[in-house]
Amino acid sequence: MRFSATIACAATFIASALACADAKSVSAVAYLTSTTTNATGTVRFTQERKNAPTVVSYNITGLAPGQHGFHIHQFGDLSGGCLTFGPHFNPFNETHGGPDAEHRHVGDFGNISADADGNALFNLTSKSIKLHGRNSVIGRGIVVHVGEDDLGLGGSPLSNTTGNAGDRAACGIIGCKLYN
Ligand SMILES: *[C@@H]1O[C@H](CO)[C@@H](O)[C@H](O)[C@H]1NC(C)=O
Ligand SMILES: *[C@@H]1O[C@H](CO)[C@@H](O)[C@H](O)[C@H]1NC(C)=O
Ligand SMILES: *[C@@H]1O[C@H](CO)[C@@H](O)[C@H](O)[C@H]1NC(C)=O
Ligand SMILES: *[C@@H]1O[C@H](CO)[C@@H](O)[C@H](O)[C@H]1NC(C)=O
Ligand SMILES: *[C@@H]1O[C@H](CO)[C@@H](O)[C@H](O)[C@H]1NC(C)=O
Ligand SMILES: *[C@@H]1O[C@H](CO)[C@@H](O)[C@H](O)[C@H]1NC(C)=O
Ligand SMILES: [Cu+2]
Repeated sequence: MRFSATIACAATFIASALACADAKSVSAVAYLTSTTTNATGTVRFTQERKNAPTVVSYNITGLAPGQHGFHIHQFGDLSGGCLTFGPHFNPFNETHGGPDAEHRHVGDFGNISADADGNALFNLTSKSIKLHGRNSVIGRGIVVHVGEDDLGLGGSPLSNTTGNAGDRAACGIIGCKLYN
């Protein structure tokens, strides 16, 4: 199981490398959908060059107003809906944390905030998310949760792995995008 997952991700990495490695500036996009909620949206990523911070812009609609956990997960596997996206993508074997914590998974964004109409729209810069190199997030998944991420501080048994953010409201595969 673990072995085949490793092979699948290696294949994804090679494919994304072939598609994207020739670009100095790499862009990726995920289109989030759901079979259980009305949430949909787009998350765009651009890393101008290796070791540069990655700019992340999201526009998600159809959420319940309030805070929602938002993370990069290990797999981009929609075969079982968002459930087959696996745990948080965690190449450095860290515990879960908030976006500014010392100990955190590379794609721990904390929470995104949906307004009274259920829209969450924001731009941010991440030093930990890579589109270049072996820990590229291309081919991985992104998930917005029904509940709020406690940033690892909630004291629940799930705090250190998931932030206890509850079910997966919507998710999308991070795919290599045509660049200029
Ligand atoms: C999705 O939207 C429809 C139409 O507005 C509504 O009837 C339904 O309750 C919503 N579903 C959920 C899970 O919020
Ligand atoms: C955000 O997404 C909604 C729904 O697709 C769209 O109507 C709106 O124009 C988008 N906003 C931006 C700033 O892209
Ligand atoms: C990951 O860390 C845990 C403890 O934090 C340790 O038990 C485990 O062996 C580590 N796994 C790897 C693959 O290093
Ligand atoms: C995000 O950045 C884009 C492009 O720079 C800009 O058009 C947009 O207004 C920004 N949106 C937010 C919510 O800051
Ligand atoms: C959710 O994350 C936001 C920022 O990412 C933070 O301000 C808020 O306190 C977090 N919620 C909890 C319950 O920790
Ligand atoms: C979470 O991890 C920290 C650091 O490893 C540990 O001190 C804490 O007890 C853990 N919390 C839970 C609820 O497991
Ligand atoms: Cu998650």
